[in-house]
Amino acid sequence: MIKLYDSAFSPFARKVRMTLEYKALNYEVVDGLLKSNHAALKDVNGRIEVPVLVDDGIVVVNSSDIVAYLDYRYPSKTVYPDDPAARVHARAWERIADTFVDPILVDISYWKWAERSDKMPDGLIEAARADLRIVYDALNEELAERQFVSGPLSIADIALFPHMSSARGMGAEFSTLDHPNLARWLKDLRALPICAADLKRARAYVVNMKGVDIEKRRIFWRGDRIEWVLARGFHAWFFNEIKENRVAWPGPALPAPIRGNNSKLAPA
Ligand SMILES: N[C@@H](CCC(=O)N[C@@H](CS)C(=O)NCC(=O)O)C(=O)O
Repeated sequence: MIKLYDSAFSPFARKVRMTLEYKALNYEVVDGLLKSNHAALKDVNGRIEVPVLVDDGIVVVNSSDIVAYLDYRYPSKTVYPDDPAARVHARAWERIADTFVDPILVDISYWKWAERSDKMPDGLIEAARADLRIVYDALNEELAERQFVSGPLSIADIALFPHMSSARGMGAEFSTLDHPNLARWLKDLRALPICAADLKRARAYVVNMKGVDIEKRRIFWRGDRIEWVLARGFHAWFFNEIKENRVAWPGPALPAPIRGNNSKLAPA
């Protein structure tokens, strides 16, 4: 059976899990971010990062690679649109969700769940709101034309959903007055079974978060999230985080050997 190294707290893992459910695939999950599961996660991903998917001995790392693998391997219901222009559009919105929206919302989330005694640096929330507004305005325009972001329900909607539904909790939500199409889209998505199930898992996780044994002191920092704090001028704050040993760095994620029962290249 497909195994997903997951976390209901990770927008990337949530994207993959929603894709699995959209495709009605059977899978089992391991909460990869629990400290007790770090060693098992490290065995499949040297970065010690979720999501990771293991299917028939094939290890797939990185959410967009996992989704692309699933669409190729299980094509009966696809999340990348068939229409070439819509496909490029959906992938581009997925990338915005992953590399621009995620960094902003995650960078401002540390004062909600991490163990720290300082206050959020002055100006950080305002910078987050200003940058997210660019995304909200663009999405609102897109959604004036279509029910979903790129035409049919696609990876664009699935990748954006975890972020758009958590922005309010971070104090950086869109405005229903200024962004009525976006509000309508979010309401439509919430009614879909894959999104309703995702929200239920995410909420249950957050409610119990105090008791969950994940790393809450040393924050796992990586590329896009660092880029955003530096680009918005918070380098002094970030360098102090490094000095105070509150930063954990990813390790290398070397590709797993070629395996899998169906591969002609796998050793017998
Ligand atoms: N580019 C990766 C990003 C995945 C990612 O950032 N995962 C975070 C959770 S959202 C993680 O596992 N961090 C390790 C940790 O927090 O210890 C992907 O698309 O899968």
